[in-house]
Amino acid sequence: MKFAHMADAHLGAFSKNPVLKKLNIQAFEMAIDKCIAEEVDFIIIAGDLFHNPIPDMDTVKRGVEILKKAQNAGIRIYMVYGSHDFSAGSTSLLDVLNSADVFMKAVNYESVEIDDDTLLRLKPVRDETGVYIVGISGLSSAAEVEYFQYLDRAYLSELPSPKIFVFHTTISELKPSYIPDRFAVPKSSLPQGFDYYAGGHIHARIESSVGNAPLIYPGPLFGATYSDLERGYERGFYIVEDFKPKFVRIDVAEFERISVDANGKSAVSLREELMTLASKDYSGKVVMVKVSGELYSGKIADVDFHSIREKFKESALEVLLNTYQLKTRERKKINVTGGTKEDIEREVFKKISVYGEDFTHTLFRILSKPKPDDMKKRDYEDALWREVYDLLNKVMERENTKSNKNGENQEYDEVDDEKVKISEMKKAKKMQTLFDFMG
Ligand SMILES: [Mn+2]
Repeated sequence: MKFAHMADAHLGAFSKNPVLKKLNIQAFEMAIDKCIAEEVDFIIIAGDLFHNPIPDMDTVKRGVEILKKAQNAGIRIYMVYGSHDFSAGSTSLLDVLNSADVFMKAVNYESVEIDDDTLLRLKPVRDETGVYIVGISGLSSAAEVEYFQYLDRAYLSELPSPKIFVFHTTISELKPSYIPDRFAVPKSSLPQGFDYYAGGHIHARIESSVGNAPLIYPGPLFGATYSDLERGYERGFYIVEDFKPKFVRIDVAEFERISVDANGKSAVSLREELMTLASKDYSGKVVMVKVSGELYSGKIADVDFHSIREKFKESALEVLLNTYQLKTRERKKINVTGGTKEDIEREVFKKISVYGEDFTHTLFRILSKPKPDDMKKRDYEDALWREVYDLLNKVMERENTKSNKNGENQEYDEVDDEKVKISEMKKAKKMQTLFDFMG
């Protein structure tokens, strides 16, 4: 007996990116082709076959064509719903495909009354090989987590072997940190005594066990979101022969993941750096560029990501630029009028000074002192810093007295570590603001 276990194909994902959308569907086709070549008896899809409950018709057509290929090869397909292809209160595409016998739903349940308790009895599907398949679907917002406590466990343990449990839910002990606890169930919530636990939902490849039985999350065949694609784990599914799982890798495209640190760079130098990167050969690859940090000077628009993208695309299959964490120092235009150079300077200081124009004036005077010829560079810098620190301290004292008067800093009087810490942080933040201003 040989079966395949896959999950999270998310067909129809990347609806705004035709290249990625197509690659994702190709990954599913590649997986099904491998199942046919390996002559598996059946395929288990542990949820999220489609990215939406009602996908676009193009995706439906391709998805059904691919599923039909397996069916025509005599391979049976069992499915549970995932959090994405489930639709509360309305008919999901999966219901339609189930009715059309494109695959079989492995979820059948009834509620039973036992000793005044209402329990959820999951009824198995029996495959031609004699294996029992029991499934529970994943619902949106992981609502199925609650159902696990009402499972009719006695019924499931009496079910004869071999048996497979299919679910689309996070297991607490195996969960990545970004999934909240309340959206997961402990391993002990799974019914005991099954020969294989076929998981879906977690977008990572995880191999674990319940007793001696394998508990597997194959992860997605491609990925469903951009942050998914940024993670470089292996994509694929499992072929399980006599309950021994073997990972089958699926690579529809090579990925090149690049991180660029913009900290301390000017918009122009960042642009040059990215252009040099973009000029390399990325034939057949999907390039993901993550640019983060704070530009020292220039506007983000000056980087001109449009032409950088075009340059990458000269060789790459697709390029994805993530500039979400790219920042620049805020610059605003100030209009001032004044008769002389000095007047204009004073007016500007008035407008930009956070801590008063005297402070700004003094600071500029300190920083514009030239280095005496007979002074070492290091001594000169030290002297400058000492003067700046003295000035800053004076300002900080003045600011603190001011806010104490306003009653804002009363926590200084109390002996409370946490509050003192907060005050220190506020102070440090003010210092930081000053430094930013100086930079
Ligand atoms: Mn998923």
